[in-house]
Amino acid sequence: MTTIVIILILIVAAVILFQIGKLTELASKIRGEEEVELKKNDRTALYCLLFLIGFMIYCIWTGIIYKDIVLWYGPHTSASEHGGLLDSLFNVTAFWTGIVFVLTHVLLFWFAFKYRKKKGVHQAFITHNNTLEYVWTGIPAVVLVYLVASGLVVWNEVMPDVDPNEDYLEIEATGYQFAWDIRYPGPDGKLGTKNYKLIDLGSNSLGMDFTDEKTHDDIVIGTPEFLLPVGQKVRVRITSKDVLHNFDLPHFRVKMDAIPGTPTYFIFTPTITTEDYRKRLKGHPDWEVPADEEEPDGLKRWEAFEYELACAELCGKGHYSMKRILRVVTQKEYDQWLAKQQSFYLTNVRNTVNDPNDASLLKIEIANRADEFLAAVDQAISTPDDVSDDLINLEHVFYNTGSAELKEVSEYELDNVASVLNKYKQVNVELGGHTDNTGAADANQALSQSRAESVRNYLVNKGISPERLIAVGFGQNNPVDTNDTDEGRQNNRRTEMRILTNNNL
Ligand SMILES: [Cu+2]
Repeated sequence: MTTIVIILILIVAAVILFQIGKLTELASKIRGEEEVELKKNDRTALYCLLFLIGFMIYCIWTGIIYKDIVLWYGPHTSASEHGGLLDSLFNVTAFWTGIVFVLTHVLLFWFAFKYRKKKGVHQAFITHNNTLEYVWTGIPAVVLVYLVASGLVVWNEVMPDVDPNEDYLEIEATGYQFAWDIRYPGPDGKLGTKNYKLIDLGSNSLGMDFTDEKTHDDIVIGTPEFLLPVGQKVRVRITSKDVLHNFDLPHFRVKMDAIPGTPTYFIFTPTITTEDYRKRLKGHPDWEVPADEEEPDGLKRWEAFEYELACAELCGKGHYSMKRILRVVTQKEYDQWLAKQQSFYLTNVRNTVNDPNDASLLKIEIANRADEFLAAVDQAISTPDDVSDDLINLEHVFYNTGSAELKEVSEYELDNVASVLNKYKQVNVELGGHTDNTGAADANQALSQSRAESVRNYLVNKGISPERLIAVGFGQNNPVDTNDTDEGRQNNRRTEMRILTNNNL
């Protein structure tokens, strides 16, 4: 409806202008050409004067009203360490270009008004004026040199790379049509290498090189939101898999192209948590309205505020859907969140057909097992009256078939046992050997006894006092699973460690 009314008004206005034109033409025929021309000039000059005043007021007025939203003042001043520098550079540029705008705007329309054609007045005819040339070339040159120089100074302060020895967190953002994959380094603090030739959309969409140990604990964030700790220097590696994208965190004044084939980076330190930024917005009328118009009693806009990661390059029809949420939290919250994230390799690739390391035990698995093992021992020791948790299966101790000779891979688990026994000097243990029911019971009994003894010998060689260790063979008498399946029999063939908390060997 409004559109129709506007169109009608425009048509009427056009008709009126056309009619005025025709009237002027008629009048000119009656009153003579020159006089009409002068009248027309006077009128145009007056319009110029009105535009001069009206447009100036409009610019100042909208500038004041929208300065927080469009110009990022008020609660929207930068939320990062370097952002203040960019904001002040923006202010300097706005100051100088503002002066140029006011001057040129006033001069342009004021002169059009003042020097309109008048009866009997002839214009001065200036062919050349050196002073004028110097002034209007010199002044802009000086101002531009100043602006470019201050821009370079800020650029050099914002863009230097990190020193490898300083404390920083490195993450990686890979843009593609139409999303971001955000990769975190995991507990080792280092991102593993990538190779585009390894990209496989089903199993390895980033092309991570899993023969590089550093990739084993890398985390790829699949949720819409990702977290960063406040006050921590962050280096973002930025890449793209297809077309140009742009990694844009507007609240932190971070903006960098993601270019296929050319890695870029940005370094910034978030200084305000999401929670504190919300408090900044509280009380501003724009932010005190419901976040969802359909739920007037729901969260206010300031309560629902989130930092946004956007793609600032028009990269295709799904461009808008590259939005992600960045939550800036305290170091403690960040650590808790990170601890819950799973390694991409261990959850998606390890022991599948795509695993290039299937024949070997990985450092990260050894480390994880050491943690698990220590937790189980701690649990047993902390509850001396509860015997149910005193029995720990040595899951990673293996022997050659039919013999008591330890496989090499068992050393990791047994080194864990040794380090626990060194840590808790008061603890004595019983080492129990078990077999499945294949073969004669007597032979199984003997085999389980000698296997338990070879574990004991290994530990004694590692410096554990023999008095703290007892080796017992249980043969096939204590199965934990059925002996009718391969898997069941495998579970029954095992070595266990019982913690004797009361020292009763
Ligand atoms: Cu994009």
